[in-house]
Amino acid sequence: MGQILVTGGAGFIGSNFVHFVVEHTDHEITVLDKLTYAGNLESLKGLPSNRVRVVQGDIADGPVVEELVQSHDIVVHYAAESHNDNSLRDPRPFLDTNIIGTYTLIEAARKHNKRFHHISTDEVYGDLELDDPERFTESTPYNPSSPYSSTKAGSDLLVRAWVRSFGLQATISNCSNNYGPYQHVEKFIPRQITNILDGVRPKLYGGGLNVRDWIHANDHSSAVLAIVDRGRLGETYLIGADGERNNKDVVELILEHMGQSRDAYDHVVDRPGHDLRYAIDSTKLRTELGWRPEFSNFEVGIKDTIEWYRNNEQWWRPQKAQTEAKYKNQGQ
Ligand code: NAD
Ligand code: TDX
Repeated sequence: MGQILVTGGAGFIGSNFVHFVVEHTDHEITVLDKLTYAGNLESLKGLPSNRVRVVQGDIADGPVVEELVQSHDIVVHYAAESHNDNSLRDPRPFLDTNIIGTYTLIEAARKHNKRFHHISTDEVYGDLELDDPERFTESTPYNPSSPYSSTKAGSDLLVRAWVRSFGLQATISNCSNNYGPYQHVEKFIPRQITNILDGVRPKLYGGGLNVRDWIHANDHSSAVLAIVDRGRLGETYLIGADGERNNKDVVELILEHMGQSRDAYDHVVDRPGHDLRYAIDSTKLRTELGWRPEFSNFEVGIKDTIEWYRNNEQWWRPQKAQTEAKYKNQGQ
């Protein structure tokens, strides 16, 4: 049994990881989370208190971080400012958390010789043309587009440098777009589901032909556990489940499953610098570590996700009006 420090464990993917670890392992977890607008303790409700404890704190706070890192076996680092649209409105928190926060954590991990796993995104590679036969691999050059993705790229490079210069015992994973329960209503899929529940038409940026490579959050969690258990130190692993879909198709699928006409959506102003397509080749993870996704049927996954938002209005309702007010200000 190990002691895991999970940063950002009250956010979307972090909380799914905590649930997954409790269900599938004997590990004990401490969540370190600042509880920003994106953190929600309700996402950890019902978990056993002898397995999961929560510390509210900032990953950029050196003393807090050092004490926690010292007393755990491994750090799994999810905490981040994570939303592209917010990074275009106000980039500063992205530098503070994604860059300085990651720096603070890896300094503590190096000092106390702890295993570190860094969670990152496929957005560090920039975007692909719609007809490009290639997908991202571990050797694709970094080419981020937004303040968000450039700070994630910066944090990856810090981890790589700490591995090379200081022998940090780290692994990195870059995953594609996640969906599932506990995702903030600012993100594409929950925003459209909760709009429809509110009688509001979904909003597609631009032409809606941008492609994302969707993976269920549970599959992301199983991949991270495999890397933490069996990944080679110093290596990067791409995580993806062959789930490419354009945004228009996703909105139409959601509308259909919610009993609406497939064309009952609006086109709104596009995101500046909007990445066209992400696509992951996860061969390395699959061949080296034997990982396979379990939620390969996107339609079933979307149906379950719709049901989750239908049944958990008390979880998302407090965030909804404020989130939509921000979008309204920018014509989205
Ligand atoms: P999220 O915004 O839902 O959650 C982020 C969590 O981090 C929140 O609980 C927040 O309170 C916490 N946090 C923010 N700043 C903090 C700070 N300074 N100190 C401590 N805690 C802080 O994000 P998410 O979508 O769950 O993403 C989690 C991680 O996964 C991020 O590193 C993101 O880059 C990465 N990722 C996300 C996706 C995706 O599709 N959402 C895909 C690939 C990678
Ligand atoms: O209302 C919307 N309408 C719309 O068309 C919103 C919120 C989004 N979109 C589009 C933009 C993207 O093409 O949908 C797509 C997905 O948007 P987001 O949910 O904002 O995700 P994305 O920008 O692709 O980034 C996500 O995946 C990679 C996560 O937010 C990142 O944290 C992760 O690194």
